[in-house]
Amino acid sequence: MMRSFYGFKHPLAGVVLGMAGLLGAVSQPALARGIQLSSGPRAVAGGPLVVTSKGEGDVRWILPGKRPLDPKIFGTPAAPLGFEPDVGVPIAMRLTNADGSAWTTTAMPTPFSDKFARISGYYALKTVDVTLDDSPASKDKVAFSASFTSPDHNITYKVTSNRVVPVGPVHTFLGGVGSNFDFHGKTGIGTKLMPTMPTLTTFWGVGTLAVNGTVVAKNRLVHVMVTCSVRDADYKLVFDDGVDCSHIHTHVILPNVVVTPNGPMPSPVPTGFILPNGMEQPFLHIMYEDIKVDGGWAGKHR
Ligand SMILES: [Cu+2]
Repeated sequence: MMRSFYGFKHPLAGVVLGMAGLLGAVSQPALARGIQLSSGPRAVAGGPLVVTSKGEGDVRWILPGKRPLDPKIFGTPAAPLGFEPDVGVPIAMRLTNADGSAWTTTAMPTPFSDKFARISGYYALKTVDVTLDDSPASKDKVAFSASFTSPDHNITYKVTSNRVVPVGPVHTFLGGVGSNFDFHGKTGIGTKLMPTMPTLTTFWGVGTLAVNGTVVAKNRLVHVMVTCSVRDADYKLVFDDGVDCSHIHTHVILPNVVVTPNGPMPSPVPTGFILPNGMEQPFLHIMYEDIKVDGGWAGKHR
């Protein structure tokens, strides 16, 4: 369980934990599981589902911070839950209250915090969900582009992705694009540090990152989700009971993972953004609150 990837000695262990949980850490046994071939891709029921989405206006940069632990997902110290490898939180990475009767937060900062900075930016997304399950022959497609600034507005970022990752290294990627489904939380798909949330569309792709107009990486893992709102009026990340489907928003996440010929591997995102503790933020987690969506739930393509 305590792989070096989680390593306590790493100064950003919590961040790594969170990102590892988001995607599933990239252990060799996990990779071996992930590259098992299916006998041929099954199509999504009802035919291909096309979703387009755009966002701008209210855009927020999520800063690292400790994440409170939902007792419905993580149980109690006496009866712990949610410690599954890759998507859960190891017991040793949790803090308890004074009498030890309840979990409080993660022990280390994660990318799933309540801390944010207002920035500016936009994105445009098109997903085509053709294939239901993971398969190297998946026909799922994505076209994604996002631009945004750093919290101090001194750095500009551009992220593009036009290729899905069709097989998840640990948990399913649903062929690269998934639609109208629950993710995270209790589902086992993605980190349990995010609540269980109904999702209009999501993709996992390989993308290019440009910083101040210069391409710094062409093989970053890019994960985008259009979901019911998981933030309250104070922008705190809610537990499962607080997920609000009267508002939808978009998550753009570049975890500390690159996609190599041998599969995803841990690698900090070269954000160039220095945190108050002097360390470079090793992930990007950008929220778009003013979004438009066509297709999928909106039904325009059905
Ligand atoms: Cu996700």
